[in-house]
Amino acid sequence: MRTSCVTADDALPLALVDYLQKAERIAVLTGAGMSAESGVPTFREAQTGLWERYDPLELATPEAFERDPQLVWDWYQWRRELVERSVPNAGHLALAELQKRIPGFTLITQNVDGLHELAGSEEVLELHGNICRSICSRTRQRINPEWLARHCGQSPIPSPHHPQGLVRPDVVWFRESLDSYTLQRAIEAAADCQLMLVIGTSGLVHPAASIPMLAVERNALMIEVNPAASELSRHARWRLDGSAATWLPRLVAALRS
Ligand code: BV8
Repeated sequence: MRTSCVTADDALPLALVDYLQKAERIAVLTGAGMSAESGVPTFREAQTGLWERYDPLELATPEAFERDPQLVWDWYQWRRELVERSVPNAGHLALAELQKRIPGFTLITQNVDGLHELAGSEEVLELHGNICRSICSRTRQRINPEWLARHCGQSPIPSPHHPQGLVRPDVVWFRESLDSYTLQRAIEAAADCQLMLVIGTSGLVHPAASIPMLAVERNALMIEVNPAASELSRHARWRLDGSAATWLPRLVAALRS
């Protein structure tokens, strides 16, 4: 199947608008590019200052936390501050509006910044967790934020839920399995959808990157929103060449027309 690249100067193809207007079941997968215009760097870009000399692919692992829990905790605290200074962009808001218009709409995200919920999206499937939540490293029970605020001075912070536990971010590290219920719901939504929207992801991290393929293998159409080609571009019927905050409001406007 041929991929048509649509630039920001082009009008949306009529066939795309027609397909979007008729779709009753839409699944969306977002990646770090979704939050780029909110000022949240992907963790590859985020490596500046003190963190420049560290490899994020090495830091975001259980082994790194085991080896140096304070270093990993400090890295996440630094990223949390970046996230807490960010706000949803026009792309996040457009997806929240799309959800209100399409009954069979499922939003799946690789992002850990919570910006989709902040924009008003509901029942977001956070495949990789949420950086603003903390859990016990042994029991995985959530840590009460008020409790955490009172104990943040310790380093590393012993968990209140287990004598050998430590407080860690509620994210999925590399070589950790995703939450099976969340992943299953994402798989079902992709397998059942008529249209798969893939926004701001390089398609390099698995199993997230394989989810859109479940849609394509069942003859759903894929629309990609990305200013650059990704590992998934060749499976897209259309690649909207540009940013999430540019294209997603245009898709919502096309629905209104
Ligand atoms: C798993 C949370 C089973 C943490 C993240 C060898 C050994 C073991 C495992 C593996 C292995 N090889 C492969 C694997 C699997 C591994 C993996 O995929 N590795 C990759 C590096 C090859 N996956 C795992 O380990 C997963 N678990 O497989 O469990 C298992 C169990 C035991 C042993 C083995 C296997 C867990 C993966 C989850 C990792 N956690 N995040 C944290 O954030 O600290 S991943 C993290 O990076 C993000 O969540 C996100 O998923 C990923 C970044 O990817 P993208 O979102 O795509 O972002 P990226 O920067 O790459 O691209 C941005 C895109 O946006 C670009 O295309 C750009 O053009 C575009 N863009 C830019 N601006 C805009 C834009 N688009 C639109 N608008 C714009 N304005």
